[in-house]
Amino acid sequence: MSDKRQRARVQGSWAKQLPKHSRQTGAVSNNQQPKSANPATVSWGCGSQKTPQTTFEFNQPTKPVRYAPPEKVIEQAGDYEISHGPSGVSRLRLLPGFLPSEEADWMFSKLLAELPWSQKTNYRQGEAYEEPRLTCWYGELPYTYAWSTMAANPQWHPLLVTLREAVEQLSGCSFNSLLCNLYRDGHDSIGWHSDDEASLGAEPTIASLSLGDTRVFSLRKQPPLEENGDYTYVERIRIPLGHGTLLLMAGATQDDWQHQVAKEYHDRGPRINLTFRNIHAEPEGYRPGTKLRFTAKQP
Ligand SMILES: O=C(O)CCC(=O)C(=O)O
Repeated sequence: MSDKRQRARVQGSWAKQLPKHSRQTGAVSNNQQPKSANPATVSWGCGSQKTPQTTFEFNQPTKPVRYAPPEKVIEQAGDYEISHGPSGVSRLRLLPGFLPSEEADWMFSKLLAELPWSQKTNYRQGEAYEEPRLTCWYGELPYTYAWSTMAANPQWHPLLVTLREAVEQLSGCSFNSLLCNLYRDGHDSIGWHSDDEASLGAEPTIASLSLGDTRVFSLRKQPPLEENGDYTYVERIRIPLGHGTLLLMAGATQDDWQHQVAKEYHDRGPRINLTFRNIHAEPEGYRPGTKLRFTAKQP
């Protein structure tokens, strides 16, 4: 082992051993420490041999130590402004118990049994992969994300029409489309992403209704440019979404934050998530599924 490695590490910085002539051997050191506080000079009454004393010099670390901010948890009903900038105010509204539990029970069973669930194939850097969950789509227009399109499906299930009306009334927004997700167990998931396709328009409001087992919905802030895509030090929020809970995401949330539902490695029952959206025809000349931030940069 090199000489450097053998030295003790003090608070993130390698400590340098002082030259022999500056070592303290005496009764009270320069910084007024009482003798008994220096373990090297304390007598244990077990012999007269003196322990050689080693002294270390503290070197301030050259780089300030950085800590990730503690993750916040949101679980109470209410309106939350989770950030102000860089794109504007990012807003959430959480309503646990939006659907009373018994109503939510039969709705969950009905949707689980009657919706046309299937597994979608997406593409990443030209490689196909199966989504780790089942989905179905409702709306007059198709919806493209991850280089794969869900065909238009204008025939809404009657229960979904009722739920859409309830969500519209609560939010004051109208929604022409719905992406349904079925997480069969804890191994199903959705990775980090933003709902920021150009077809969703600027600052979309998205209403997300959860039925079935509780899963953690996580958000992480987009890092500033100088972090080069490193999310280590960004703000994070976790929101447990239980049976019958409604979550609204609005303002700059899709510009300034990403979200996910991560895999869980303990038992989880099935969960349905309905995300009501408002889809516009793809801007002329743009490939379906283009992300808004890239659209804005194009002429
Ligand atoms: O299941 C959820 O709560 C989130 C679904 C989601 O992120 C999406 O559909 O884009």
